[in-house]
Amino acid sequence: MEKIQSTCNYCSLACNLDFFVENNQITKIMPTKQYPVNKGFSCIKGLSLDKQQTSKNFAKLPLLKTENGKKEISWPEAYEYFADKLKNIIEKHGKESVACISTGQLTLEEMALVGHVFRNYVGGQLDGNTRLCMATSVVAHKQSFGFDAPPYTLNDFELSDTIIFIGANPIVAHPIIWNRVRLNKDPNKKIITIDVRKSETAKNSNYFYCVKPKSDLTLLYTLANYLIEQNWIDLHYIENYTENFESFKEHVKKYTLENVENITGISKEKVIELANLIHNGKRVSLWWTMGVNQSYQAVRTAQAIINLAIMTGNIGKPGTGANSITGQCNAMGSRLFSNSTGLFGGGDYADPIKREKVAKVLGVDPHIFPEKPTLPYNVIIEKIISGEIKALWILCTNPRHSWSNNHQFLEAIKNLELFVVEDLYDDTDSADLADLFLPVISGLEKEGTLINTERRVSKLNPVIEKPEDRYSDFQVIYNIGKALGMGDLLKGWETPEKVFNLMTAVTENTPCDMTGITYAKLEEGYGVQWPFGKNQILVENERRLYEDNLYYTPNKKVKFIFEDVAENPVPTTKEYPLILDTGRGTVGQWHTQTRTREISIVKGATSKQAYIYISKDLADELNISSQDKVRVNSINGRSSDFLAMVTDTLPRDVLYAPLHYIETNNLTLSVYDPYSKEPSYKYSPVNIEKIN
Ligand SMILES: Nc1nc2c(c(=O)[nH]1)N[C@H]1C(S)=C(S)[C@@H](COP(=O)(O)OP(=O)(O)OC[C@H]3O[C@@H](n4cnc5c(=O)[nH]c(N)nc54)[C@H](O)[C@@H]3O)O[C@H]1N2
Ligand SMILES: Nc1nc2c(c(=O)[nH]1)N[C@H]1C(S)=C(S)[C@@H](COP(=O)(O)OP(=O)(O)OC[C@H]3O[C@@H](n4cnc5c(=O)[nH]c(N)nc54)[C@H](O)[C@@H]3O)O[C@H]1N2
Ligand code: SF4
Ligand SMILES: [Mo]
Repeated sequence: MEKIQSTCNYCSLACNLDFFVENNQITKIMPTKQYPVNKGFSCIKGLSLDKQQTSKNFAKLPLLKTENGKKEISWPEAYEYFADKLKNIIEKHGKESVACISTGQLTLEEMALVGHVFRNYVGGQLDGNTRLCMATSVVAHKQSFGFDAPPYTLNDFELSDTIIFIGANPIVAHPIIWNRVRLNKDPNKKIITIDVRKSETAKNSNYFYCVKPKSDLTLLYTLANYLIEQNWIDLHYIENYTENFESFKEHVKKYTLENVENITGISKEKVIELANLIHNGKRVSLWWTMGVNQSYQAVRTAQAIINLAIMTGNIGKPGTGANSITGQCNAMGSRLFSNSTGLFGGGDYADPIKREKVAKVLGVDPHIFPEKPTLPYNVIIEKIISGEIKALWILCTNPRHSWSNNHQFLEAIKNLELFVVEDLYDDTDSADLADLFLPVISGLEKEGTLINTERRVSKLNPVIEKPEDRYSDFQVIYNIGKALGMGDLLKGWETPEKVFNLMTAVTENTPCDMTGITYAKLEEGYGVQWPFGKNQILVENERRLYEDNLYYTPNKKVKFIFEDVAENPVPTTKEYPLILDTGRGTVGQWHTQTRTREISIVKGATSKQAYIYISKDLADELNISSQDKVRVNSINGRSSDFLAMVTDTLPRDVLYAPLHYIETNNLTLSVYDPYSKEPSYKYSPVNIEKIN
């Protein structure tokens, strides 16, 4: 029996697992004991990774939509069809008329390759599903820190004495994070959760602040104002390492304790209690996820968290930080190496020096690089609807289900001349609509790297050998490039390792320097966090940023960024008086459930039908009991039916639906943060009625 260590490619922890293999079959999966992320623990999804493409006879050859349904075609035929169609559309309508949407769940090498093919060569638009997820944090980091560089290491969970979760539910979404919190040995540690509902994490926290949906910004500014008034701030840190504090101080003066309860639902006394917790903590860490990122004023909310950390000096030290937790296994890798919103390695397209440098490493002319960032996801969809974009290729994402206001995606697809879906499964909600479907193998059979939430690069190793006639995303993207006629432009891009070496080379002397990381180094089995330069010696495998108090801004200072609290663009009305909150449902369910439906224990333990949580108060008023059928009507004009689940975890006016069912995003809105263009998935005005 052979033991092969590899990385779980579900969530952003990117845990490592030991796969025991006999005759090309996985016989057992165990969490890797010595891996610094998961330390011998993992969740059900990782332990069930062997259940991929096994539950049904999924397509193994490309499928082409014809008048008589879908027919299998050979790979050469598929590549030729794709390339001819795409070239033809570009000839007729220009390169702006083709788009691609990728994901944070492909490997770094696959992301880079698709960025090279679709941006450098084709010249089309390329955005990621990370727009639905991490775009807010990216913009917040870039503006405040000067680079998309989250400060922490996961060990900070074990070192912090005051752990504040804002819009994050790690017990469900990041169980290994919760485990790291449990490994924190401080008997007096305080766990604090700020959420709009009493989530699983809130229930297990020492303090829970039930904030009104999307009022976090008011709460955070009020807290800042109170901390400043009490002089509970770190003046030395502010004076030496930050910029713009005086204006911030002026700005927050209008956020007073007198008004706070009205807007946030949290009483003055509770806000003072929270301020005291922050003041009395020696090592305060603030952690946020989608409850912050998915909002109509998300970037400024994330920055209000950063402001709290920097004004109290809680950054760059063990157990501290303003820390954004990512979602997908390679969210960090896709942010830096997809060539979609910035050049490979995090550079600006408009920077001629960076263009020269990257071009030299890649051995190309800098003019092949895009001139500006891609159109964001929402604009790509809008331009499909308006007929300006005619072709769409999606890889490793399922937008018919996951896109906000997902009926809009269905409507958009009808306008396309070419819709290509690349997925493990030919029966996803998006694959069903494809003109051309390209089947790929799972992460168990391929090689590459993933960058996790704490900037740790880890290796995905082939655990079992792939059948000869099946292909990885890397191979499919490469062959598409070849069919499109890239020729010499694909030289040096032939294998994941070569691409990894190109990508690390472009990071030389950048904040995310990875020039010291090689496949051989990663084979040692601990992963390596960036930055890690060529001549660096790894003394400690847990490293945080900003320990030297220097940031990546031109003057090396971290910036206070703020703005007035904005009006909600689509508030509740008399007709739609309730707020629909959405998010993760259970540890076992992953997003659109294409993968986790294969885990029989998850399938058996979770509802087949879409369900929605409703507070006991409202349920009593409307005479609704658990398991009743209800119809939820959204202000977006659409309705979905659910099973009701009566709960004591919600305020009267808030409903909660897991995103794992397509019914949920039928109700969400086309509302986005103005800076990050991330959808505001967690606030949709709705009403509810009983229908049986
Ligand atoms: N089992 C499982 N794990 C996953 C995933 C999965 O699909 N299944 N997906 C992964 C991905 S890609 C991501 S991005 C992460 C997401 O991880 P999380 O962000 O932790 O998960 P969510 O459930 O989307 O949202 C977190 C909380 O935000 C709260 N919230 C909503 N609105 C507000 C608000 O206005 N203010 C505050 N303070 N809170 C609010 C919600 O009630 C919810 O409890 O999970 C990752 N892990
Ligand atoms: N209402 C609501 N909607 C949300 C959210 C929310 O909180 N509320 N959260 C948003 C967030 S944070 C995210 S990240 C998105 C996620 O949304 P999606 O990315 O659409 O969700 P997934 O189910 O992860 O889709 C991944 C697809 O890729 C396929 N796949 C898996 N592995 C591979 C592979 O190796 N190669 C290829 N080619 N395909 C593969 C899977 O079968 C699946 O069809 O959802 C967003 N939607
Ligand atoms: S916590 Fe995340 S990375 Fe770890 S096993 Fe579970 S899904 Fe995989
Ligand atoms: Mo996500």
